[in-house]
Amino acid sequence: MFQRISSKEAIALEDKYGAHNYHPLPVVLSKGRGARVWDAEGKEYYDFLSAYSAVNQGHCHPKIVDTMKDQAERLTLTSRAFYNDVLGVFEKYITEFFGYDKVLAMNTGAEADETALKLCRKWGYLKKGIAKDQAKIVVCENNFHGRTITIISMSSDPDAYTDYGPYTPGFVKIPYNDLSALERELKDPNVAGFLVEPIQGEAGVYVPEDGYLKKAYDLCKKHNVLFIADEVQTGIARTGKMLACDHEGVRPDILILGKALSGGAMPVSAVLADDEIMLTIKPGQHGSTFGGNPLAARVALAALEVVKEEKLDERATRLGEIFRQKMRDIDSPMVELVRGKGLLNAVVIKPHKGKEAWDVCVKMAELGVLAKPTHGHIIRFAPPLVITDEELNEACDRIKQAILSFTE
Ligand code: IF1
Repeated sequence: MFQRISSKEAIALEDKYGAHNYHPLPVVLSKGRGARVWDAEGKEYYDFLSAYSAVNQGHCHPKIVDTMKDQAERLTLTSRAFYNDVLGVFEKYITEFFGYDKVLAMNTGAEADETALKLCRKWGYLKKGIAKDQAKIVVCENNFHGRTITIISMSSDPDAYTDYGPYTPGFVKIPYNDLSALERELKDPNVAGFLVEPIQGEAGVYVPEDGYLKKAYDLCKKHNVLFIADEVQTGIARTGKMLACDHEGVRPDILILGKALSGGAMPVSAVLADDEIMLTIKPGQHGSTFGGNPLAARVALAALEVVKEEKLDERATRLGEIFRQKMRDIDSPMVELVRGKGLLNAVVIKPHKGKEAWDVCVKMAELGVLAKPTHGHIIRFAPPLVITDEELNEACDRIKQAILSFTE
């Protein structure tokens, strides 16, 4: 039996033996179910982070867990040196689900982003005819695509890139939500792709103007440039549609998924594209030991079925509207702005008597709601999409209580 330890012990162990690459809220979680989690002492919380939108289907969804157990007892990993009898079934399901010719399965979001960048460059050389090593990919300021050296080479966040140089060349940064900057860069015939988050998560749930994605897509088409959507955080029903790009009827040339693709049970990511793009990569030119393993394939298939069966996109739309309204109704000078789509939302906190977003999060945790501040003044609110109406109402009451506690 695994020996359970106290919250205090858990924090002390991580502090002593783990790298200090995170600054967590001092809450030690031990169990989860649906929209709720419990700490090591049994205190219950609503999870309004959902592991950064990885547990859209709720913690330990029974269908996903049962599928995982069943496959874990049968076959977990073969590598891609051999076929397995699950991967193809998953590939058929996910390509039909999102409407693409092909999928390439990976593990983490960063790996899927790297895969998309490699695919884009291959396409640029083999199909668009860009001269050797000249390909450029346009990215947005304040992006978040992961932690690899190439990906942080595209970052504008000093925490993400400082002292990790030399950086990967070939990226051009433009402001997010700026179509004229995009058009200017797309005129360069060496540009192979435009990589964009439909809503910028790390930037603080920054929602672009209506029509931005569609117009950006059209500009890409006009200049024979691939439109690449990083839907690692926004995809899988989080914003109220299966993909955030669906809000504008945009079908990305390359689609990147991760996080909730497994419902949070294990790392599973995927890149989808049509043959003209995907088949530019030939055997031996890309891969991963764990990418496409039968356990991941079964889990991801179940996770997608859950989203469909439980109509989580519709839930996210409906509950998102309720959530934003309830936040806007809070009568406090600390609530500066509420924004978001579906159940990916943020409240911008105006500091009050020295109290800021971090203090609000600590207070909320005390009252049983978990969320994390970003950029010092923004709190991201993204509960599992399976949260019930009653749970959402109760959580909103607690959030309100936490915010009001600083001004009473
Ligand atoms: C951490 C943020 C969220 C992502 C998009 C790719 C990845 C991510 C759009 C990489 C990852 C993370 C990772 C997490 C914090 C988190 C995050 F605040 F940093 F920006 F969600 F909002 N594309 N997002 O959001 O996926 O390789 O991590 O699987 O702790 O770094 P990954």
